Amino acid sequence: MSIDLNSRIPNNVNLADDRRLQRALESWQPSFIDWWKELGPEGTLNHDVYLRTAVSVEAEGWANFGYVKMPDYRWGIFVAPPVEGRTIPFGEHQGQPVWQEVPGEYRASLRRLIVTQGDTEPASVEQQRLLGLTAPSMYDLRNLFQVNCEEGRHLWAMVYLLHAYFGRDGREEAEMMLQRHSGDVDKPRILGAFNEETADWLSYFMFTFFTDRDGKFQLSSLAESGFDPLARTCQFMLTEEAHHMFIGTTGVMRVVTRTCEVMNELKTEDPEKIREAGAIDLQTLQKYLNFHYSVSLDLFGQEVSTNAANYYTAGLKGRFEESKIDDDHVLKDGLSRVTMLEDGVIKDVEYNALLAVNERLRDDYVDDCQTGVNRWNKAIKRHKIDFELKLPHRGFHRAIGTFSDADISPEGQVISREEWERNADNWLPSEGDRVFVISLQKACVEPGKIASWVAPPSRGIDGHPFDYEYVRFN
Ligand code: BYC
Repeated sequence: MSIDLNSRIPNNVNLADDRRLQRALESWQPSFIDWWKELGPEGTLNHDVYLRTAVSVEAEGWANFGYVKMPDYRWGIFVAPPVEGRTIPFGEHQGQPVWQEVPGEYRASLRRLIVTQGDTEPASVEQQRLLGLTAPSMYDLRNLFQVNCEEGRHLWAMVYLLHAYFGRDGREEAEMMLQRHSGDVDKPRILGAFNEETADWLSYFMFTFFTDRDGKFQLSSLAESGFDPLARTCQFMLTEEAHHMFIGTTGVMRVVTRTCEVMNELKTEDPEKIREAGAIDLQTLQKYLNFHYSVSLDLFGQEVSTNAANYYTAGLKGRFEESKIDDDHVLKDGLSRVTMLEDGVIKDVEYNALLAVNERLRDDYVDDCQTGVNRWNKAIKRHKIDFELKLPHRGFHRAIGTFSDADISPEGQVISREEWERNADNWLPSEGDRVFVISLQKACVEPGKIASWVAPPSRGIDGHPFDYEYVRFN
C-alpha cells in the first residue's frame, strides 16, 4: 500500500479510518516537533538536506531522494505488508495465528519491550545533536542528518504502537519518551549506552558500527514477534537500519585508510608523528573500538535471563533469524554453553537454552562485529602495515551481567583492581586521547572537501559524486 505523504501524519496503517487514534497522534506531534527543535541537530532548522524518505514500503518506494528541511521530514507510520496466514514462529503458542491485538497476559511485557526500544531512538538523536557543527565533510553531514531523521521516525513507529494498542498507559509512555533525556541526571534514558556522550565523529562512526548493530539484532528478534503489529513495524525499520551500519562500517574503514596512508607517506609507526600529521593512530582507534564494543555488549542484558526466557516462551521476542534456525523453537530441552564468571574464574557453563536467549543474540552480534573488524584489518594489510584491530574479550569493561563485578583485561584475564587502574588508559580512550580526537573536529563542509583524519568515501549518495551539494545551508 502506498503512503499518503500529504496527510498530516503519513502512514500506511489506515490512520484516517481511526479518528480517535489519529487525534491522539496529532496531539503528540507538536511535542515531538518541539523536542526536535530543542534537542535535534543543533542550528539546522532551515538547512535543505538531500534526504531519503519512504513513499511506500515496497522495494521501489522506500528510498525516495530529494531536498527536505528536517522539521518538515515526513515523520510517519510505515509498517511492512502483512503476511497472509502468518503464525507465531516460536514459544508455547507456536503455530497459532499471530495476534493482532495485545494479549492481556502479555501486556506489561510487550509495553516494556516497546518502551525500551522506543527510548533508544530519540536518545541517539540527543547524543548526536552537536555533531553537525564539526562534520568532516558535507557527505558525512548529510548522512548524519539522514540517520537522525530515521531515528526520529523509529520513535514514531514505537509511539504508534503505544498509542494504538496500549490505551492510556501507552499515551503516558509516549509522553515520557520526550521527557527522559540522554545523560540527564534526574531522567536519564533507559539503557546505559544511550547516556554516553557522542562527542566526536570517531565516536559517532564507532557508535553506528557497534551500537546501531545492537539495534539490528534487537529489531530482528522483535521482527519475529507473535504480536504482528510489532513484527511488521520492526521489519520495516530494519530496511532503514542497514544504512546506519553502513555509515559505521565505511566510516571506521575510511579513518583506518587515512591513518594507513599517512603512515606510509611518512614511513612511520610512531603515534605522535601520525597525530602531528592530523591522522588518528591505530592504537587510539583500538581504544575507541574497545569502549564502544563493550558498552554495546551490555545492551543485550544478562547472560542468563528469566526475562528473556519468558519473552521467548510467550512468543514476544525471538532469536535472530528465528525461522532459519533448525530446532524445535520451544527450547525447553535444549542446552547452550554460556561464558560466565564463577568464583573469580571465566568458564563455559551449560544452561537451559531458554535461559540463554540473550546470550545467543549476543553471540550472533559478536560474529557480525568480527566480520566488520576483519574487513578493516584487510585494509590495514593491503597497506602492508603490521597491525590488527581486535575485539576485546566479552568480559572486558562490562557494566551489566556476570562480568560486571570483575576487572577483565582485553585478552580475557581476570585481573586485580590495581592492574586495571594501571592499564585503563592503555585500553580505553584516556583524557588525552579524547582531547586529541576532539582537537581534530573542525567543520569541513564545502562540497568536495574532507578533514585530514578520514579518507573520502568510494562513492556518494544516490548515484551522486562525493562533491555533490548534499546540504544547502540557509
Ligand atoms: N542497561 O534479565 P535482563 C537501537 C536490566 S538499540 C540498564 O537481562 P532483559 C538503536 C533489565 O532492565 C536496541 N539496565 O533483562 C541503536 C532488568 O531489570 P529488572 C534497543 C539493564 O529485559 C542505535 C535487569 O537488568 N532495543 O535500537 O532480558 C541508535 C535484568 O536484566 C540493561 C532493545 O533493547 C542495560 N543495558 O534484557 C538508535 C530491545 N540490561 O527487570 C537505536 C528491547 C539489562 O531487574 N529490550 N538491564 O528491573 C530488551 O529486549 C531487553 O529489555 C534488554 C534487557 C535486552 C535490553
